[in-house]
Amino acid sequence: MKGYFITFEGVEGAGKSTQAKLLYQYLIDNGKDVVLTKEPGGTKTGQKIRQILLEKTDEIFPPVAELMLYEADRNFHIHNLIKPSLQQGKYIICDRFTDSTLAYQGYARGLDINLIKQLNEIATEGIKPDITFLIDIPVEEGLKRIRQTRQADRIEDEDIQFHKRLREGFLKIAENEKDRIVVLDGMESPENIFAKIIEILKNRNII
Ligand code: Z5A
Repeated sequence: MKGYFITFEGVEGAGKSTQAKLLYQYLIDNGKDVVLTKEPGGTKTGQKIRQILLEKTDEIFPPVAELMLYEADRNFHIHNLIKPSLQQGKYIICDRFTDSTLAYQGYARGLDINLIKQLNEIATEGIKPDITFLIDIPVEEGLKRIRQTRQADRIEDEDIQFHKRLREGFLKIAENEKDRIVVLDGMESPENIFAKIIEILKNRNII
């Protein structure tokens, strides 16, 4: 693939979307061909899947069904946006990707990690990010930031232990993939975090 694939990960309210948007604008200003996208919901069909996933429901939402929906969303995303854009040499910036499934459905929800790795591989058809920024913050801080801006969705409503397992899960994933995943301190100012991102991308000859 000719383009570059950059993903952002972290617990709720970590500041991923803020950094993804800053990077998008920076690359546009530097004349690059860039796509800013997210999971779930990076395609038209993905938007429908996103609604099912995040809306509150009075039915049981089985964890396996949840996992399958995230992977279905991802496979639509790969076919309709990510793969074609990379083949055209574009930069793809994606707010959440496979590491979120491992952290949320695996480490936090308790589904089998190896099963999720296999499903991720199938859904992505082997496409992996060139680099992933994991923005790490205490979960209490992230939830506080989110609650100041909007109402909680189905997942944000999980108890605090779920969110703590989630943060630990993300850190374990990063520990296992040190070359790809860069952990950034989300308690720093958005400007400082962004400056680090640019420095790292330049050092790795990605930009
Ligand atoms: N999910 C899953 O379970 N499995 C999967 O495989 C995938 C996803 C792909 C998507 O939600 C949900 O799907 C998500 C995981 C699950 N869980 N939930 N719910 P989403 O797309 O709606 O939301 P999100 O991805 O969790 O993002 P977010 O909640 O909007 O947070 P964020 O992008 O990390 O933060 P932000 O929007 O950049 O910033 C939040 C606020 O903090 C905002 O007011 C900022 O101005 C402020 N902010 C940002 N940075 C800073 C710093 N550095 N300091 C202080 N304040 C800051």
